Formats: sequence, C-alpha cells, structure tokens
Amino acid sequence: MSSQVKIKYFNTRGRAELSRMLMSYGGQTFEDSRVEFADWGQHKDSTPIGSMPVITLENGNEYSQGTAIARYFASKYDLLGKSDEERLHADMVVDTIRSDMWPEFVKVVMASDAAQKEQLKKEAREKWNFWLGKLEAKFVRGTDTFLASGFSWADVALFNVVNDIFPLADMTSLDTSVTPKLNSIVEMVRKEPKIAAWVAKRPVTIM
Ligand SMILES: N[C@@H](CCC(=O)N[C@@H](CS)C(=O)NCC(=O)O)C(=O)O
Repeated sequence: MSSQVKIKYFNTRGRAELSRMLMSYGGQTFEDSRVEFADWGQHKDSTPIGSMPVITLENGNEYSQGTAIARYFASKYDLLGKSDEERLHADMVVDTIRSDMWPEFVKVVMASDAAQKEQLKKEAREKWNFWLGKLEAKFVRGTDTFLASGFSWADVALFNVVNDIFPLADMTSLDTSVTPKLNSIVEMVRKEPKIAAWVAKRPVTIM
C-alpha cells in the first residue's frame, strides 16, 4: 500500500510542529490530521504508545515520539549534520530545546491557579535564558546556523520553540543584546521560503 504521509496530533502546534515545518521544507505533501481534545479517548488505544504525535508513513506503518519523527524527516532532507560530530552538536541543541526547555512550558500550561501560572512563566523564562546563553556562547558555529556546515534541523527546532512556545510564557522575542547569534538563526529560519509559506498557511491555534 502506498499513500500520503499523515501526521496526527491535537489541533495545536505543540510537539508536531517541528515535523510539519521539516516536511514543508522538504516539499513533502502530508495529511495534517488534527484530533479534538474531546475525541482523544477514541484514538489513544490505537496509537503506537498511547500519545501523539503519530506519523503514518507511505507504507502504512505508524510511529510515535515527536523528536524521533522530526529526526526521521531531518535525515530525509539531509538536515542532521555532515559528520558524526556535527550530528552530536545538532542533537545536543535539539535535546536542550525539546527535553530541557519544553517541560518548563508544559508546567505553565498545566497550572490551573493564576498566580502559580505567573510564577511558573517567570521560572520558565529564567531557565530558558540560562540555556540560551549557553548555546549562544559556544554552539553557533556557522553564519546564522548552529552548524559550521550550514542549515540543520537544530536551527528549525530553535525557531519553533522561540516562535511557537516561548510566547506562551510571555517571552515574545530573544534579547538581541544577549543572544544576537541565536536571534540571527531564528530570523534566518523565519525567512526560509518553504517554512515561511507553511507558517503563513497553517491553522491559527491557541498553542
Ligand atoms: N515523549 C512524547 C510525549 C508525547 C505526549 O506527551 N503527547 C501528548 C500531547 S503533547 C499526548 O498525546 N497527550 C495525551 C495522552 O498522553 O493521553 C513525544 O515527544 O512525542
């Protein structure tokens, strides 16, 4: 069986958006399947590990884990890095963003008490700025790219978290006096024509 690639997720950007951006960059047509929160119970048991995103490949096989799915598309479009060390470098950046920075956002979203939410937003911004400072200091090795060899999925992951996640904790831009190199990466990805076209046409959602 051969059909279109499908990515299934909630009607949000969340953990699916990096793959949606990478597929758009790669010129991959895909079905952007969105499950309403109220309907999730009907889907959960039939997914590979009981969570989304889920990717269905052209051959019908399904896989989960948002970062693993994104890495698959980064591999397909030669965005992993050009050497073992560059792949380590890009993975380190992506893990910092998706394994360390991301849970701070989840805490904010899950908080129901307004005062606690504000406190968690403040803590998230402090932690994000700490990690951003570390990345800025040693890990921007190209011109507007993390990798010396050029554009990679680490650049797209940074754009995704800065553009789509940080504003949800009231961090709407990077401080260009502190992280100018990271800001240049974000602006480079923002202008990448295929990613910009996806961002312009994607559904407008709360997160
Ligand atoms: N480590 C997984 C986490 C997946 C995850 O927690 N997905 C959430 C949405 S962001 C979900 O499906 N929640 C519903 C549930 O777990 O029942 C990944 O990165 O894909």
